[in-house]
Amino acid sequence: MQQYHVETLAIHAGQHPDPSTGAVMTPIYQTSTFAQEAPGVHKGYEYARVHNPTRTALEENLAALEGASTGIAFSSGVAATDAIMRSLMPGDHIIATSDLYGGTYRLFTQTFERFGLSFSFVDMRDLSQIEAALTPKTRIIWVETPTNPLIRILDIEAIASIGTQNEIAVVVDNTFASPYLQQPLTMGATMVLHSTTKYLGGHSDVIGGAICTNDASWIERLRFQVKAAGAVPGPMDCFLTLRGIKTLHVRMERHGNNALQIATFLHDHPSVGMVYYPGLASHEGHELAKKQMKNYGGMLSFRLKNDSLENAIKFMSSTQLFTLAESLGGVESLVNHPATMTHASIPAEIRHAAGLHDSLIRLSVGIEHVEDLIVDLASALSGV
Ligand code: P1T
Repeated sequence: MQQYHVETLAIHAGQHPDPSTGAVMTPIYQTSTFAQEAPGVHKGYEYARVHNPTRTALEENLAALEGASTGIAFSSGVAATDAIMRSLMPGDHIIATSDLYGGTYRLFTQTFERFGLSFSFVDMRDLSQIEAALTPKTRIIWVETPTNPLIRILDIEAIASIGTQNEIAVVVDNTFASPYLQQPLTMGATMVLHSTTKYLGGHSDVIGGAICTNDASWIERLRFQVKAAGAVPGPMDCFLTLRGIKTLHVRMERHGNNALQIATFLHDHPSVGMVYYPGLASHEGHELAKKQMKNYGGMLSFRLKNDSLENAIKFMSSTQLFTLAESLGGVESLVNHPATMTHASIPAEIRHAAGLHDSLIRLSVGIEHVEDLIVDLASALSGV
């Protein structure tokens, strides 16, 4: 289905009328097992840990959106990350961006370091830091862009070319952008990872993850992990994610428009200090974002002018429409405090060294009317 635009693929890829009934929407195949005519003679499905038709529809859809031959769905974003790490061997080395989701950092350092993997966390805005961290045992370069929560923009094409030159797989966690805004495989990445919990699902009602790739050896390794470790999404979760994806492009346009207006409002507000949003011309990644993304996305972070933790907490506790909660990418606006919430599992000194200040406030800008969102922020700012 590659001849179609992302908007069309979101609605049609992997979606065939159900062969037994003609149902236009892929049914929720709520079954754990499938009848066989004779041992080994079946319709392609044997046991639902390995395959399920609702999951297949989601996997084909995700693959098409990312321009991949294969999509593999997992029970969560961290389960997808876990499957990649399990495919490595003790002694292997991973270079990861120093600004990344706290749960990814936790999985790397608290689980996989115990199993003999080693990690270097570097500021990937500076490509020489990646080059300097390379060792003969480096197997993966782990990229997030925009990064969580500092909304830095990393150069996918340039990092992918370091990977290619050194025969190292480059993974791009594309959760913050979604395949509507950027398709890392077309820029040379080996694998794209998603927390489908976020923009793909889009409605904060389901947890899921996925990896999309064209690399045959990684497809084999990851399919093995699906079967052997079993971190699979249930059919209802696959159905909800698929339903969300059908409106991805419409939502991403509105998320991006709203976030740009809110970033501009915050940038001009006397009580606000630094605003981290790549749509602002003052953002150091603005030109790169313009080049590699369709719009600048719905995520932004900022600090108050009176930059105390106490003041930030006061602000986050007084918004009405922005709900104080972890997660992002849903239709509703959320406010989050990375230092105590999503990134609390990163030790304070490491957070600080990576530039993550304790008073940083992160917004997931929803698709409500932007004027209502601005009134809400203005009112919360008037209290600080
Ligand atoms: O929550 P889960 O579906 O397991 O996905 C993990 C994950 C992976 N990658 C990125 C970039 C993420 O932001 C996340 C989850 N993040 C949050 C819950 C959050 O509020 O930042």
